[in-house]
Amino acid sequence: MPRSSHARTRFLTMPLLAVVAFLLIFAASAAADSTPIPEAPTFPVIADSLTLPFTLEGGGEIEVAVLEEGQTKAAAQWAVTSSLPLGPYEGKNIVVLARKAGVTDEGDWFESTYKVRESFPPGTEVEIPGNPSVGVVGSSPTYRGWATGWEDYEPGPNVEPQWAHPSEVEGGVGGTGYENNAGVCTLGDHGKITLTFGSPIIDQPGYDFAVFENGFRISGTTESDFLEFARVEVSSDGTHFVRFDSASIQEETVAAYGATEAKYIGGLAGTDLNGYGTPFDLESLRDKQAVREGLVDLDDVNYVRIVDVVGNGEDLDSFGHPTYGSGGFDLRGVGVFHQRDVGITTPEVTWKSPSAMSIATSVSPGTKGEQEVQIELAREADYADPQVVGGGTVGAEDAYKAFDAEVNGLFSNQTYAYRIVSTGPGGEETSTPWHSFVKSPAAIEGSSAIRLRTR
Ligand SMILES: [Ca+2]
Ligand SMILES: [Ca+2]
Repeated sequence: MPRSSHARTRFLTMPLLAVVAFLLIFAASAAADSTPIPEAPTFPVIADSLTLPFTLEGGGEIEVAVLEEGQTKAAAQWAVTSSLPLGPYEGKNIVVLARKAGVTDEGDWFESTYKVRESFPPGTEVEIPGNPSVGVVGSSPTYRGWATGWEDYEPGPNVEPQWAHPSEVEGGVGGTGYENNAGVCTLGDHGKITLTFGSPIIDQPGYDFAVFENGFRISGTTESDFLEFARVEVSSDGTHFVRFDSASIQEETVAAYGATEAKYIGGLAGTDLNGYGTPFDLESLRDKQAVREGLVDLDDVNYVRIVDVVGNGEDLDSFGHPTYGSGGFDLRGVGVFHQRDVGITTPEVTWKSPSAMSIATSVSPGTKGEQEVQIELAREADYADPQVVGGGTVGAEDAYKAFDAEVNGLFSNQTYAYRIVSTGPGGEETSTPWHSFVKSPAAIEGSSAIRLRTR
């Protein structure tokens, strides 16, 4: 009996130890995993009629504090609540803090800065004192780069083939009013497209990129516009996306092709008129879970996804309100204010005569300072000794700058190669691959008679 009793004790103890060990490991990993952090919708500018709702994964009490200008975190007055009406802060710039009750580590707090105003930014060229309109015209030198490609274009069911032109979203956006307003890719109901960039978008102070639609002002009005909206999402790896919050404070429904005032809409693309980009600040996404978990790196944004909002009220904003007044979004492009690397557009060649061609490219300095640009031409046999056929300087504050070079006296049936080399202040080089081609005797007027390949 003693023997069997002993055996039974061991039999019970082993799994119990295993369970205890498992619980200890689980508790340790949960602690390392991080304290849950409250979330709330974030906007650089927010309408004072809204109330911020706070949520906490896994539940529990939330404490919220508001810092007005000049106040420090040490002086924060915390209150247990899950909502914050913004009315009392009209016209002020505030920092909102939120934490799981009792959490003292500032790294585990929600923290976001809001300009609390009478409305959202009022839209292109509309003046509301203290509430700037922020659409940035496409010709502005503050744009440092543009979308260079696209993928995953999924138009809605109501897109006519003549408007399904995803390649229209590549490159710069020029013109305002009705100029170039048909150079668009139409998304249609719930349609979407993902844009790619030659150099990652990064979060620097202020707005980081802007999205262009082709809205227009209703004639005879000063702020009623025909606008169409889309949600904006960003990703580092093309798989994990994080979405900007949105808000619609428009009470009434808007008839199809009816007018909207941009000041009723926050956080959606499309609130600015044709030729003006609606800007987005990556900073707004700092406290989103996918960012905190490292799934999206705001200093390495390589994808911007634009998703159409259907304006019949079925699409809800971050507060649960319906969004009205939007038809199929027409995307013109995405411009970048803060880009990490030197950007060089893929050079293009054009034949000028049977023996002469031009090579054209554009270069943006990103955050890398003034760039010396060279267009190099070589015979395939001796890349080591290329001839510089064109180039120049791009200033540190410049946007993309165009360069071209005309090359004469090319021999038939010779293999040539060209590339673009951009050199920064410290001598660091960025270059395209060598693009090689065979000069065919028939080559003239367009590049169809040459064979291009990339090494
Ligand atoms: Ca920013
Ligand atoms: Ca449109």
